[in-house]
Amino acid sequence: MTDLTALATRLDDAARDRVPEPQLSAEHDLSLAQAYEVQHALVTRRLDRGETRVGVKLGFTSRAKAAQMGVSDVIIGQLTSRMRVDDGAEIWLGGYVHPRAEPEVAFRLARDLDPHGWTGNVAEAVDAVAPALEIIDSRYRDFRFNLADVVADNTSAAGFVIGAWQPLPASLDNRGVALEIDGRLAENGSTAAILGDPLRAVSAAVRLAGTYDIPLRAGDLLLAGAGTPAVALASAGTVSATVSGLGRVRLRVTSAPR
Ligand code: 0L1
Ligand code: MG
Repeated sequence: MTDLTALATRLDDAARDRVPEPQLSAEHDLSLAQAYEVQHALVTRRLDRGETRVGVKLGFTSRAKAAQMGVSDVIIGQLTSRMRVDDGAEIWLGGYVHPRAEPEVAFRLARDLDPHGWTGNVAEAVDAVAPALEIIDSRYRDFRFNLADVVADNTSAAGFVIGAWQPLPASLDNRGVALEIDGRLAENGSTAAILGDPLRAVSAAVRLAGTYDIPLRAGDLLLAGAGTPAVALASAGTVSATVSGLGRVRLRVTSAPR
């Protein structure tokens, strides 16, 4: 029988040592349910080190990205306190394996969400929205994986920056999204890339959290998904994400150890 906890330890150690691992799928034919068990064990190791759960993120919410990575379903990962980076703060490239940044929309949950009693009322479920940057960092060689691999690796979750919270507008559909590096446009897109409309991320998160036993609590963050492709962070600079009508969020990247 596959030792799922041992697989979680491999991925956790890869993140700690910043040395990429071979894909689990090279040796194991994990079901999606087993991959989420590995993810839970990975997150438990973080919680055992004193981190706290602060929310969830969705991955592959863009059809184009799912196709690019050769996968076919939306996935959910878990965010912990150590992944948080303050708006405008600095990260060190050496703290990651091969990080990328992507511009996102973040929601804050107004209440505990029970998947069994979910009514689909997003305006009641969410009390604020903000522009965000996600740092993704696959713990696998060459940033390559299948669906079970990336779920086990906590959907490549590595960091996040949240901009100013503001009340949820009636619509978030089809707003411009830009990712800039050192003031130059690196990628632009639209919130429509996030499941057609980022508000759909709330129901998707409730469905996946219910299926894979992930709590959704009042005050939790929900990173809804990316509005453009991710950009590799390979050198020092300033990264910013802008979502039209929501504002901008920034991250400084340094190649010198802190
Ligand atoms: O947040 C995301 O959409 C990333 C999900 C995992 C896939 C990747 O690492 O690109
Ligand atoms: Mg993302």
